Amino acid sequence: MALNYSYLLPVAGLVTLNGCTQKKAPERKPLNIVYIMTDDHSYQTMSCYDKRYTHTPNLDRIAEEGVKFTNSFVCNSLSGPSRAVLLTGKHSHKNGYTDNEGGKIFNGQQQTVQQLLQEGGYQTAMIGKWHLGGTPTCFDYWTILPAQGDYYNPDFITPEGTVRHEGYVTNIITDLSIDWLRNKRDTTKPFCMFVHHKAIHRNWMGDTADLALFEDRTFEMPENFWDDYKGRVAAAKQEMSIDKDMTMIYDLKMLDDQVDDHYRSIYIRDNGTQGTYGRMNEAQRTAWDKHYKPIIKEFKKAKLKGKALAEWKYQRYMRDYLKTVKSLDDNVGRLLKELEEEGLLDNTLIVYASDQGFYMGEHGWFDKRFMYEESMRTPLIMRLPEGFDYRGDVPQLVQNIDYAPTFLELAGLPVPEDIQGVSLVPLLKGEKPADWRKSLYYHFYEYPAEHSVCRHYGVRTERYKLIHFYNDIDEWELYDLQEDPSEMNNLYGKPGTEEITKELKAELERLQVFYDDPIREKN
Ligand code: SGN
Ligand code: CA
Repeated sequence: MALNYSYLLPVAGLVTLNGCTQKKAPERKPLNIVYIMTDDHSYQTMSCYDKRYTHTPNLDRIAEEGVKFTNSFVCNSLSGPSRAVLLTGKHSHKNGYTDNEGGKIFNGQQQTVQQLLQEGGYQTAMIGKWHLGGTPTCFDYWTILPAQGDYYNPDFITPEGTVRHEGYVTNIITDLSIDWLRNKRDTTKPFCMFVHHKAIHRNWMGDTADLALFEDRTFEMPENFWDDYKGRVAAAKQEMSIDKDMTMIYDLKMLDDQVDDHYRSIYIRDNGTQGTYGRMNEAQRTAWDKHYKPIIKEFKKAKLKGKALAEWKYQRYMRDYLKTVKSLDDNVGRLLKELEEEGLLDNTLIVYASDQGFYMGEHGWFDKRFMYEESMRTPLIMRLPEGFDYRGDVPQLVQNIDYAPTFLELAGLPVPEDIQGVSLVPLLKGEKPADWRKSLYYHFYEYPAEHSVCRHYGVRTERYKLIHFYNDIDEWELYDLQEDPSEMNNLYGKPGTEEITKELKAELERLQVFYDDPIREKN
């Protein structure tokens, strides 16, 4: 396949009239792509999006030296599905990976962005969380965490077998990425490197170096923390409440003799040698205990109940989550520095995204899955290479189906017809295409399952959102995001909404036909 970089090449005169090369324009090297993705990182905890909770200077630098998408969304808010969308540029029903449920393996024989890039002369690398079952295809280099992986002393699956690395996972994934850049890649080829962090996934375990952080902070709780889910049947059915579902040992690290059943055993089991805490070596465990033991002691003494206990849980959740974010931001800084030192910054697109958004106590929740704003949205910032001068916000509606075609266009490769996303390259140049999409399609499948979020699909326009929860319920929800950005007031069926409901249903149907989702035949 021929590479076509013509849209990037400077037009300065190459040849004089007599045919001799006089002043050759500097030859632009093909662009590299570094795609950094975290797991469950909320835009609320990135200071370029939201300054209330923490400061993320390295992530902010990516946005400052490029663009920040202010209306960036996923099409199925869950890890495996999101990763399959990234690799295929297609909605879940097309790439076949609709949910995370056990034993599922992504079909790596289908067309993928890494395959197209590889065929187009790119080196491809996948480092970190894979979460698609099986092993990666069409990567020149890969080293992946098994399933969700571990924060401490994680195992990595490689083509040569499984290896255990001593240390904290975010540092290790960054070390492996730097090692590949410095020592392992073929420097004669352009590259696309996927750096997929485990952080900030549940159970939010910070690096021992960061444990003391945020302990003196008391965070303001979201206004709708005590949401009663009135008029929202599916929201009431969920099991992702900080108050009711967040566990004392596994999530909140209050390890003592009390039983926490299934979740306790994820934290510690097999005589203390396994589980997220059990895996720690002596030095790590000493540092961990030194930090958490006094908190456990104080907590036991306080004997909190009811609202006071829920509020305490919220503060602990925020503190642990933000410690984990701190290490992530530091490590993004390390990778940026490496790219700079290797002289790669000018010809590399650096993308930072999460596999989906996350609740920081809004509606009383942690986790994601719902088509509501906090989890349908996902952070997306890009540091732009030379030749892209636009800086600032990009307000157009974009979705994770768009990443694959963006990488392909950037690499000068054709975008196959069956890819459902649209290249974001025009937006990176600050263009405002008149025919840009006016609505987004969403479909969540994983039910019945952990957290008990019903199956649903829907449409989101710039102002409205229409959701249909189906399977064992049949419930519609309608929101006016301008009047009700927190989605507390379900307008479906209310007088005066007939016209907008009709329009949105027609748009939903159009999208189901356009994206060819077989669910439309069951409606
Ligand atoms: C695990 C977590 C869930 C989480 C899913 C999916 N439970 O099962 O809380 O929703 O992952 O997350 S845990 O007890 O194992 O931590 S995803 O980001 O990978 O889709
Ligand atoms: Ca995730």
